Amino acid sequence: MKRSIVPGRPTPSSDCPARNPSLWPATWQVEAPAGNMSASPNIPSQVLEAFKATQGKTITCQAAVAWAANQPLDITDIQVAPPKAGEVRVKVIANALCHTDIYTLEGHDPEGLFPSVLGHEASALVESVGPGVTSVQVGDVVIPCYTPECRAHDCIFCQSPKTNLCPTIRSTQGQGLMPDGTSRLSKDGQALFHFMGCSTFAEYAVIAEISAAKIHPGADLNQMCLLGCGVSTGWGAVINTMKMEPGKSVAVFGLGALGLSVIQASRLVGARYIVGVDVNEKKFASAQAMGASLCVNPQTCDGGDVKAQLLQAEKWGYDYTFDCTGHVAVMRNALEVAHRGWGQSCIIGVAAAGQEISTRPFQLVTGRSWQGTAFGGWKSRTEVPQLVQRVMRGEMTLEPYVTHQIEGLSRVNQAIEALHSGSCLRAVVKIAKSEVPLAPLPSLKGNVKLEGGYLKQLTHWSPSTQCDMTFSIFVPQPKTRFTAPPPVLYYLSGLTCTDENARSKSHFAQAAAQYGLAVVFPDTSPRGVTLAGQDESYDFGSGAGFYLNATADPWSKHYKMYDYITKELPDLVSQLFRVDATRSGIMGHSMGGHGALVAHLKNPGKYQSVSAFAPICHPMDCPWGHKAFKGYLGSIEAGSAYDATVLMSTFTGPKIPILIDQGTADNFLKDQLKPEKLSAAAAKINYPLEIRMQKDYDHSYYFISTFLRDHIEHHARGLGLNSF
Ligand code: NAD
Ligand code: AHE
Ligand code: ZN
Repeated sequence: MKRSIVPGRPTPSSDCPARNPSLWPATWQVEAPAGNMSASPNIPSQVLEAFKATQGKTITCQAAVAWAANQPLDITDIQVAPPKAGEVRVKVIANALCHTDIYTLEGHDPEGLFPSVLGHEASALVESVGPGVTSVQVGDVVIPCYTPECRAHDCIFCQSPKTNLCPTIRSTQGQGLMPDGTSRLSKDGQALFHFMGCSTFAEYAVIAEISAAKIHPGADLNQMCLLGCGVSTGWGAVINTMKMEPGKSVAVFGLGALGLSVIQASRLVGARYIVGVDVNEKKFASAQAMGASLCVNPQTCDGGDVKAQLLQAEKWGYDYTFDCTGHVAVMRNALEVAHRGWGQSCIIGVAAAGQEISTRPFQLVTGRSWQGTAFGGWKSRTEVPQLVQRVMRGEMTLEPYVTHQIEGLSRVNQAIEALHSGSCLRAVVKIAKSEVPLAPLPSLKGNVKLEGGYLKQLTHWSPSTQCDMTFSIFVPQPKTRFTAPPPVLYYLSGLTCTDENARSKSHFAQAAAQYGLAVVFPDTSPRGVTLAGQDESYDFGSGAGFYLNATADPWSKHYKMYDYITKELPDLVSQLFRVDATRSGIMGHSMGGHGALVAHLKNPGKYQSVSAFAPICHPMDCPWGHKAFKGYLGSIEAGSAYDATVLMSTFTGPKIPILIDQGTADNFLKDQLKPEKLSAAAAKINYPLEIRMQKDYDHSYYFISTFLRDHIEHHARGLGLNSF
């Protein structure tokens, strides 16, 4: 039976305490005290000013109100009260229409309440926060998540790796209310219900802090809203709920955004054969583009028996099947085409009130099992930001899902028409312009698996060097989804190298994977710029950036490798990858050894571990250093700011142990490298510097690869890692 708020009365009547009128505010326009007004550094000043003006005040704004089932949404002004304790008010940027909104609007949801503001697949900016909110601040970019994550130590659901179903606010959320049992939404004094803890078909919404997943501020919010429900759910159904292994057969019933995201993820994990099933053949092209091997229309297939048709190709059934329709008859078919003995069927679709699933018990007796997923099992606040990173790195795409873009909330009913039209996957309603600048996206050049991790290569625009830069990164595969993020080791290469030398020749990966260490390999200089003389010699210009900030013309425009290595690249890596940005180490070879020592000595405490192979220890006193300092800085003397021996002599920071390996047969030892100078400077200040002279080794990667494991272990110690 439908429950509704009687029009004109501010509260619903119910025997539920949360609905007790005495617990609701006397007036819907009660002004709550403004919470913490500290703001995100990314927020443009004009947006911050606008948000300042509304702190603690009720905002009157447009919303799409669902007054009753099966009526068009009414675009009208509503009042959105300020957030209370533990709540966040957000400015909605974009909202995609999910089938669940329509199912609720059509009156099929047993929890569907009217009047309400629907919408639950959105992206937003935090406009204000209520008292006690600490995990987000004004200006943060968030995805409101209908599955919250409280992370409390006594929440057995948040603490369990088996589920994402945090129940902390589920009861009030299902009643269309905020956690304190009241609503923040009203229309001229009449209360409106919240929906799924989001209600994002509005210019502003109030959500619980534990429902706000803070994401990369430069993400494209017109796409990322899809990660608030549908696409995340399909990906997670495959990856988390079913834990699909490579080489399996898959049948997907329903080829909307949910079904397609199941296909996309199945392909990603290496499914062998994927069949898509839909009554609407307009969906087949997208399904095939996403990775379906075959598409079948159950209404027109051979003999009209879709099960028989599917079992023609896979005699004993499919390893994994998915219902993405919400129809119980389809759910039954999906179970019954699952593989005899082990097939698993996942219910994603949401069935209408009163519907029940059934099958002959024999289907389960003979080894099939039924499972279901809510939001793909993702722990929302922790993992949605990681999905955003994955999309931004170019490893997953959201583009194919956005079939319709609708400008302005006033056209929201067009989104509903679009989803009904049969040609729509997701209609994104652009509610407001974000004004937070989009981050330029890197391009993913390579992604290979090796030694328990993935080695990726990315090219990105660098503001420091004013050109495209390429770097490689090894990301160890975590033991589980919830293993702590890895610290990062920066490996700086020597003269003439690119990001590729050390990654290919140093044999770093086995030890890095063993300790759970991410390793970043930057390039050694700006590339693709045209500066006279840049390619004339191996020890200056291209491939020889010396990890300093050039001040002399013409190099000063691009040769800012020090800023790039010590600031820009670490920021980029922490924004795009799941790493622990608070723990990092640095090492390098030759010119890169110099870079690593200097980066540490100039930034006491920034790195927790440092080491080098055959570093240039006193560049003010060697030909390579003279050439670099004169060319890039205008004089040898100016190089004192980038000379490890000089910096060591005045160093007052934390004395983390430095490990240096140096081959005795290294041709450059006497004239260029001069470890004895650094050793003497370290001795004077009692710095724990260990220089290991390695008999008969030269300057090559044979030398490096021989001792690299020792260096990884040195860094693992400094970074507090244990082998696993
Ligand atoms: P959609 O309407 O875009 O797509 C559903 C597809 O199913 C359509 O292509 C339709 O033609 C097809 N279909 C309908 N009847 C069919 C039948 N008898 N046989 C085969 N195909 C049939 O919907 P969507 O947004 O992709 O959502 C799919 C389902 O997933 C909905 O029920 C939605 O409520 C649910 N959902 C669940 C979760 C969750 O966390 N479990 C999350 C999001 C959506
Ligand atoms: N309100 C319905 C249940 C609806 C339902 O199953 N919702 C899905 C999400 S659909 C998103 O588009 C879900 O994840 N539910 C878990 C939850 O906690 O709501 C009913 O039957 O009462
Ligand atoms: Zn949804």
